[in-house]
Amino acid sequence: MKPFKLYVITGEQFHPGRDMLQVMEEAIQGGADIIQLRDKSGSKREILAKAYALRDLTRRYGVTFIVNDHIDIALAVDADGIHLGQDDLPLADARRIMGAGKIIGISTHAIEEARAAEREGADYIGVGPVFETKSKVDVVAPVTTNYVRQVAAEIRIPYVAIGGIKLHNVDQVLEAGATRICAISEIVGAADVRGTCEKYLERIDRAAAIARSV
Ligand code: 3NM
Repeated sequence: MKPFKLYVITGEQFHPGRDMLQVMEEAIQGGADIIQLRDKSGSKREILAKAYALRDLTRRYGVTFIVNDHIDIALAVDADGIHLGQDDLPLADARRIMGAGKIIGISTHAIEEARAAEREGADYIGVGPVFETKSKVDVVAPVTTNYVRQVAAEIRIPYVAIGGIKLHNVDQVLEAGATRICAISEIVGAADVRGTCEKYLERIDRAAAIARSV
């Protein structure tokens, strides 16, 4: 998959009255390089319509587009890939359906899950929730930056830190070894979505420059 640094997931509950496509376009303009459609409440048809619209938008900007949960929708709209949780279809089955050319990302909450995802051929993993988050129900307890550190030391496929990561605590996550950040509420709920993405990217780039210099 193409290198990425800032991964932004839809969260329409955080921007009432604002159009989802507009918010995500601003995120892309601010430098988001992966967009994920995550919708836990809409009907299949509603999610499909949003997926088509986000596919058009991301294609216009050359940005990677991932669909959460719904492999059928991902394939229908020719998304770049799918993101799955630990209780979704096993990776081997998802791979058989998606084909070798598509991205498969897996949420992981412990090093054993990260190792399994890497071994089974995931293209990237989510590492979280680093901090407490209100954006996901039934979420496990925060894994803290300790888990980020473990993954950074051991896992060779791309990993993206997620869960309660805000501008005020992102530096801790980067110091623990994360080089890619994912956020929902802090970005899509911001008054200035574009500027917020730019700030995350400045922090990510600054941490990378420090890591190179030591
Ligand atoms: N997955 P926010 S945490 C969708 O740990 C999701 O796998 C998580 O939203 C995981 O940036 C999370 O608003 C929610 O905390 C992230």
